[in-house]
Amino acid sequence: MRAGIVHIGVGAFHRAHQAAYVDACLAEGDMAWGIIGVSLRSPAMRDALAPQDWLYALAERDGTGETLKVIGSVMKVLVAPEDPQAVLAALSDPQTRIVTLTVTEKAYPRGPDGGLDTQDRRVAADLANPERPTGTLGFLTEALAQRQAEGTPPFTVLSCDNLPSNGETLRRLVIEFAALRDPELAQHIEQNVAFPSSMVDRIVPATTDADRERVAAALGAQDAWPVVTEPFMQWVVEDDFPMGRPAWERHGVEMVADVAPFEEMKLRLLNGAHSALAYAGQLLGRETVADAFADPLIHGFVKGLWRESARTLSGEAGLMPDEYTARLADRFANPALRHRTAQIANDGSQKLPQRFINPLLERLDSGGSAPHLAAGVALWIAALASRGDPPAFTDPLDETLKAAIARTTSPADTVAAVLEACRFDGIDRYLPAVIEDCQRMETDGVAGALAHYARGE
Ligand code: CS2
Repeated sequence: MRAGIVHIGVGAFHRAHQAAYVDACLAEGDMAWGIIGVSLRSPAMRDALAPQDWLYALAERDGTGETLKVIGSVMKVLVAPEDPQAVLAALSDPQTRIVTLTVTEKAYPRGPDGGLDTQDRRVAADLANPERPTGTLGFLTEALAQRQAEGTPPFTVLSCDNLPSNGETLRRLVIEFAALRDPELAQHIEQNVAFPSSMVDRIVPATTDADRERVAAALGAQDAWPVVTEPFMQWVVEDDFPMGRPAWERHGVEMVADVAPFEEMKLRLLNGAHSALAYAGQLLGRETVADAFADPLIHGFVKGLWRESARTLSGEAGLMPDEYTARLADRFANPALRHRTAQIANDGSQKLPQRFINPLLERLDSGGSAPHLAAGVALWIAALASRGDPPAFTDPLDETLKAAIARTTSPADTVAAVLEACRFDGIDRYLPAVIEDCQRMETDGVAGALAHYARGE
């Protein structure tokens, strides 16, 4: 097997999704697409997988049982803070033709207009010291510069994060970042580097010790870090790979011209509902998505949210939101996953725009109302304000958010302070509704407030 892909952000999601699709291609004999994983922070994944030859078990579970597969597509994992030069060498290697990323929403440092946030800590550090990068933009840009200097054609950059137009979003950030280093480099990237967008979908809860024990018993071997997931998986990818790609379409990947309708439906219906389940679940003491979804009040709220969000979808590409949500209902009810609401609750400031705020503003633009979407924002704020110490979940803006919440004395002030700290779009247009929702939660309790939406008041 030869390495053809470098993957940045080699966590459980990547190992349950892209690595599984690539594994299927390798198993068919196309040996040019092994994956070199890069961890931008912790050595934990490398330390777990190196002693087991980078092999790991992928456990697909639902109420009817568990299937184990051994995945062999990851060839090694590099830990960027330990050796950034090794990461640059892998990225600059002519064999590397695709760089895939799952670095989460917060690793796309955007300002309010969607452009590069030059105040971001990593952006500033990587601009000051471009040859020793620490962040995604720094590594991609330096590697593209090295490839250009060495006469190696650029790799294709494939974002696999839960952001709208993830390829285009990343392209803009990389070009703006490169322009601050060298306008010619920015121009080279603009003209020569492909950034296809993709929609990724697979629910992957964090691995627990109970998972490790169960997998070891079934496998007859210790696996330091198996990955647990659902049977469902989907990947829709814009087909723009000037340097070639694995024959993913032979293994169920949908290669399309425009991924936007798929991604919009997934972000609003799956991820939006996930966030609602996470915050309502946190507030009402429901530990997992399945527990929260089984609560009739939360269930009713999610259905209302689905009705509202579905009306904002473009209806392109023959997608059928009703069938999609029916399937989602089964996936959320999967009793074997134990997907913790606290896990999904993390990083709300980075997730809410694509999950609640954008569809909410579109509903208002078209003259409709959006009570559930506004209430979703309120549930987040209420969960943030009451998440305990140590907090059950965290956010990259925690310092600012905690200070904003501590300074205020009324729900109205808290809502305004939190929304402003996040610099969300169009705040004035939904501020009164979100304040009213937070006040209702104070007076009627969270369950009382959810019952209110079920009555359609
Ligand atoms: C979840 C996603 O943690 C979250 O924010 O909503 O990770 C979700 O499980 C995946 O996008 C499913 O494809």
